[in-house]
This record gives sequence, structure tokens and C-alpha cells, in this order.
Amino acid sequence: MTEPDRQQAAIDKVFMRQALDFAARGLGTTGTNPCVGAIVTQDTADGPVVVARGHTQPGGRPHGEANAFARAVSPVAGGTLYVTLEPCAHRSIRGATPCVELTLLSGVRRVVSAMEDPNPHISGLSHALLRTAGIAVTTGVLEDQARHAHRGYLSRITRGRPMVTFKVARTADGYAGGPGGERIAVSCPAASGWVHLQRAHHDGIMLGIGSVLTDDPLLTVRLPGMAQRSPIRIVLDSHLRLPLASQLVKTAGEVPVWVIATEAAPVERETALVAAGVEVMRVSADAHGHLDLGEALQLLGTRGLTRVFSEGGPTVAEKLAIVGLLDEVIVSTSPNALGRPGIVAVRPPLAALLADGDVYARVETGFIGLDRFEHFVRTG
Ligand code: AOF
Ligand code: ZN
Repeated sequence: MTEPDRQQAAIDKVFMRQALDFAARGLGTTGTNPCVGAIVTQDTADGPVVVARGHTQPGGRPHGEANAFARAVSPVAGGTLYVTLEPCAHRSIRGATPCVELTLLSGVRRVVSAMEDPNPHISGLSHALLRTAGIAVTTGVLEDQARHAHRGYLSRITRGRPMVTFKVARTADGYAGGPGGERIAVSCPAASGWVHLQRAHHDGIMLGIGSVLTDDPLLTVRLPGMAQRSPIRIVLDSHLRLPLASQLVKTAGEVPVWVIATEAAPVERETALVAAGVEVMRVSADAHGHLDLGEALQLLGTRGLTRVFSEGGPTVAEKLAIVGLLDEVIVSTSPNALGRPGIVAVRPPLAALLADGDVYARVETGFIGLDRFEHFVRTG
């Protein structure tokens, strides 16, 4: 690589990073669509400056590129477009112009794209179209980071199911709850705020019925100005035990509640829950009468979910991990001990998988407020 090429590659990474960061703002709002970031720069005597930026809008349209071009603060012609996913080549059902066409019309001279779109209607087509039109195209810039940013979308497109992240908070002595499973204050305020932000960045929050029965959680986003960002609340409830008096059911009219049960669950329970505004879905049961988790996740994929955040309980997380359906795990550990026996947060089956470098890799550790965070990603 020549020195100018090296410099250009470094500049490309800077703006791709900005496009990825900008797109992260819309995570959890774009439905089945990935939240794509787009930035246009123009070269000046002082180096490149950003003249436009955009990301996929709530509901999935307009797309990131369209949003950036529409909001440009000065002309984009002759500039460079940075985009976190290959531009689309298809017309939307509402007739919106494909992003590749918008890009050609915009007059940008160069396109830097992080990765190909695996959507079978696109997969390399737009990169080729741009090149044929004489645009300089560089691909694969910060590709790993882009795959990470779009991993929910990629999971749904390639595996038919959303990605699933399990988050658990534990005391310094390893407990998630009191002896009977009752809620205890584990996380510091900063860590709790972070968890609420994570909820907002997902399409669904999933919980086992056991946690709902002991905790009666609300599972909404309670951050200033973000109340509208609460995702769908999903309860895995084989036998439809969800109480009508639970906080979830009482608020089902404001924030959707989906319950996944087996075919064997009583119809009267379904009728009562549906009357209360809950949506009930059914999947097959395994040999023990528990719902088939793989089928449940495929169903969520069919219903358009790309990112699911699971907040409990340990049984659901273990079962998901054992059958290879748990993609990421976030463990936060408070500096305070419970000081008596309680409910163990990460039990031996999951602890063993997390400790086994061949199954999960610990990709990140750090502190949020007083609590230590560890982030594990499934590798095998
Ligand atoms: C882009 N920029 O910001 C996004 C793209 O349902 P539609 O018509 O919006 O199309 C969905 C597909 O568009 C989706 O599967 C993916 O291939 C692409 N998403 N493409 O150029 C964007 N979100
Ligand atoms: Zn598009």
C-alpha cells in the first residue's frame, strides 16, 4: 500500500465509524430493516468535511442513504458516500427509488461500503451497478464492526430468527434474587439506565413465565424522552399461566405483550388473555411439555423481530444456551454482596459454557457506574 492509500484507508475508517455510530441511534426502531448509517463527505483544502448524514428511519423507511441525501447541508455531488451496508437495488412496495439509483443521481464520485447486503435481491448487485456506472467503490471497510451492528438483521436473513442476548445482574456473591427469587436491588443507577437503553435498542424483551410470576416486571423503557421506545414484551409461557392482574397484562394496551404457549395450553386462558389485549401464539411442545424454543424464535423471526433482549430467568437462558440459540450474554456484577443464599444468577450449565472459550468468547469487560460488565459472544 502506498502512503496516500494508507492515509485514505485511515480516513475511510474514521467516516465509516461515524456512520456506524450515527446508525446506532436508530437501533430497535427500524423493524425488519437494519439501521443503516450513511455519511457524505466533500474534500476541502482542510481535508474532508461531512455534508450529509442519515440513518434508516423508524419503521424502516426512508433508508439511510435517502435520509442523508434529503438532509444534506451542502451539495453532495463529487463527494464520497460512506454506507454501513450495500445500498439497496429494489423499489419499495410504496415505489421509493432504490438507494443505488439515488446514489447515482446524487453525483457522488466514490462509495465506501462496509459490507455486501445478504438480501438475495441485492447481494453484490448494487456494488456492481455502481462500478459499471464509473463510481469508485471500496468495500469491506470496518466490515466486522458493520456485521456486529447489523447482526440482528443478518441473523433473521440467514437463520430466520432474531439474535438473542441474555442479560443478568448479580451481586458480588453471585445472586440475582433473594432466596425465593424475590427481587433485590442489584444494579447501580447508571447500570440500570444502561439496561433501559438496551431495551430501547431491541425489538423485543423476552422473559420466562417463572420470572414474571416472581418479579411481576413492567419491562418498559423508563428513560427521559424514550418512553415511546419500549419494545414488544414477550413471555415464554408454555401453559398460559400469565396472571391477568400482572403489570404486563394491565399495560398490554400501551405496550404490546406477546405470549408464546404450547398447543396444549388451555383455550379459556387464551380467551381471557386476548380479551385483556395480549397476543397469544402457539408452538409445539418438547418431550417435557415445554415449548420448543427453536420454533418460538423462528416464529419471532417470521413476525419481523431481529433483536431480542432476554432478561430472565436463568432457566430460559440455560436452555437457550444448551441448544445453541443464545448468541450473547451480558453479566453485570455489583460490588455489594447479598450476604445470604439467594437465587444463583449464572448456574453451572451456563457458567461452564461461558467459561469454555470454544463456545463463548468474552469480547468486552468494563464498568458502568459501580458495576462490572462482561460481554460474551457465542463463537461455536
Ligand atoms: C439500504 N439502506 O437504510 C436499509 C436497507 O422493506 P424495504 O423495501 O425497506 O427493503 C428492506 C431491505 O432493504 C432489507 O432487507 C435490506 O436488504 C435493505 N435495507 N438498504 O440501502 C437502508 N435499511
Ligand atoms: Zn435503500
